[in-house]
Amino acid sequence: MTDAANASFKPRIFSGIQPSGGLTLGNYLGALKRFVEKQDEGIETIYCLVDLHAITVWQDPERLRAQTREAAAAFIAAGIDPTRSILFNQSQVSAHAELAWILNCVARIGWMYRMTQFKDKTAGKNAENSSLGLLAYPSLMAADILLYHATMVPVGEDQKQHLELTRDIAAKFNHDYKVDFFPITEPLIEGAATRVMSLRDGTKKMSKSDPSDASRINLTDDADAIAQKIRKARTDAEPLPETLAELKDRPEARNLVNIYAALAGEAPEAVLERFAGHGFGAFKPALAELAVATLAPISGEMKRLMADPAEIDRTLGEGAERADAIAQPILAQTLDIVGMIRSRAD
Ligand code: ATP
Ligand code: LTN
Repeated sequence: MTDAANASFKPRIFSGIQPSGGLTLGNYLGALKRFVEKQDEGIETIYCLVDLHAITVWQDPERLRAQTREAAAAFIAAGIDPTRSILFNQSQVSAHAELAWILNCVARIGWMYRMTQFKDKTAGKNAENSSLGLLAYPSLMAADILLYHATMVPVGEDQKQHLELTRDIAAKFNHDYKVDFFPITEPLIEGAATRVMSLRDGTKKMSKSDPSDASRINLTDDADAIAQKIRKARTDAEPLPETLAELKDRPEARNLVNIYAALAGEAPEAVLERFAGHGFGAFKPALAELAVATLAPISGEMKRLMADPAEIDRTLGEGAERADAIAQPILAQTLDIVGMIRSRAD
């Protein structure tokens, strides 16, 4: 894609996180921290708690509601200002589901079966017995983005394939209807922590839905839990090397160095410069201290915000109204392009 392809669209950022569990350090470093940076750069930013995506796998209704509020609190505690960014939950803007239907009719089934997230989430299970929503998940994600004509989407590395598909869907729509209506969105996958790995297995992504709580740091973990999880994190017996290249076959060690770098806002090379020759006996306490110093103010603020769920709901409602005001005209134009009669008086 060239910049010229999007020249007629004004810069606008959209991204989403599923409220399918408590947020992790991976969500924070790979997504949330960068969402705040983009907001502070002064670009128009729209952030969405994608509850419709969350229910593609079973969610207990009361827990889903609580997790959505907790995720909203995490966004605000991390620095998202709901007056400068738009912050809302997806199901309050019905245009997401409506555009997703149109895009379901543009995207091909084969594209969906090729998605590695679908393959991972059905691995070891009978894929035929997963929800139809899980298969169509990427098409709803494309709708989230295209509904706002978003030009840039900050995400972690694991979402790269979904964003390529979003571009394919936008291009096919534009081609089929002979329009230049949807932008070809740019993925923003940047920084030292685009793929934070599990603390128990350096080859697996840190995930909020991993059955092992020891595999991840939750944004709600207290200082003791954070320190203990880092102390117990799987590592090897070697001291830290001088260069990143020497960490190539040491995924657990590389992961901890990357986490340190992302938390400190430094390059991983700078971290190695400081700790080369030291073992994990020295590195882990330094990492734990840094993680606690960064996360403690966020979890404290989250607690304070979650004590007033009505205020969180009010904030999400306001965000939804502002999102709806952008989304409705784009949905209406889409329906018009597709050939739907739009004659209601209201
Ligand atoms: P699940 O594991 O339950 O599917 P998740 O923890 O991957 O969920 P998502 O809601 O799917 O969370 O992801 C939200 C954002 O956080 C996305 O931009 C995703 O790329 C990013 N992200 C998630 N996990 C990581 C990670 N381990 N490292 C870096 N970024 C991550
Ligand atoms: N699939 C994403 C969540 C998501 C998203 C989006 C991210 C849903 N819609 C739109 C960016 C833009 C994930 O992180 N699992």
